[in-house]
Amino acid sequence: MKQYQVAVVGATGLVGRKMIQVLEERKFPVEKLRLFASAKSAGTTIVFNGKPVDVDKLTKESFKGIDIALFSAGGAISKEFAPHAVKAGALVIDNSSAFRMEQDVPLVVPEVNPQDILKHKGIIANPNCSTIQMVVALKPLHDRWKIKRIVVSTYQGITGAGKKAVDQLEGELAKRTNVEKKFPHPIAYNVLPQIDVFVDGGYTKEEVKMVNETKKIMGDDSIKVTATCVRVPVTGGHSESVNVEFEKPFSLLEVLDALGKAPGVAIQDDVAKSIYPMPIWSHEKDDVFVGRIRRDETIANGLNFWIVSDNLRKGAATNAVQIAEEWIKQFKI
Ligand code: 3JN
Repeated sequence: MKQYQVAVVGATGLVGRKMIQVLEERKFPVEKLRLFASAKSAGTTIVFNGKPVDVDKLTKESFKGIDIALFSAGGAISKEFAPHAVKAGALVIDNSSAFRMEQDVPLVVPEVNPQDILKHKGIIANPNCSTIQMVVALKPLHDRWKIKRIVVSTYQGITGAGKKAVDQLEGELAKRTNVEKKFPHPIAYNVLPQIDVFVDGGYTKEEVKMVNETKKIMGDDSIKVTATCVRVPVTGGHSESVNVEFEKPFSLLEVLDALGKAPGVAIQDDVAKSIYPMPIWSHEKDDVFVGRIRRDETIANGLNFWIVSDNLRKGAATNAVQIAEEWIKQFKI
């Protein structure tokens, strides 16, 4: 089997470190791993397959010989450096929102739209974590009953906002003084109905991403989506309350059957035993967990359910590595 030269850009961040862990766990065919970070974070080493790998400062020349570059260093770094990686012949899989909505950049969740990979011109975008887990669960239902409208409220863990956010929560819980603030308010014992910045119409950027990305991944602009994204003082995963209106009638047994057969979905739904998805159970797993599946009695063809998934894994690192695996499979390179 061919082996690949793989680069991780943003290697010292929460997602970058998770990418390295997932590459190792999934035995991705890595011939050589190169790790890059900003000048501030360069100089450390990270262990991969039992051997320390140096973290180097990212430059425009970093991509010589690289086959696959996984980017997770923020949109500005992606915009500046991804074109250099492409020019050097690498496939870029970018975890930021920098290119997600560009027409010739596929936005891919391998369980949902693997066929879109073929259209890439050097860059494939990894969707937002909240979008990924939602579309994995919704795709098998959309295929069967066609979604008219989605109303989603998220309960997003703090790791989605990076290491500074984790430090803020831990600092506040430990009642430390001078805790550096990632969020505009305390996050311990609190809930913030704001993720990312506010844009037009009173929505946040995270909410707009969920709307636009869902349509692009599902390949259906007619799906109506409205979202409220909320930060909760939790680690282990993002949770979502999802209300869906379908065009066609369904039975709950059929929904359970469709979800039960769907790749990447695990049903946790036994309310008599208080079994339902929770972030403490999704932590370090790759599945999208679905439960509390019930009819919305207020409309025709309405369904309510609850989705939880590890945002650093399926919501970021695992999805990126799965895209690389699917690319190898499709292109047989
Ligand atoms: O807050 C979360 O739980 C997810 C955050 C994602 C995020 C944070 C900063 C910038 C993104 C993203 O992936 O959409 C971006 C971005 O690239 O725009």
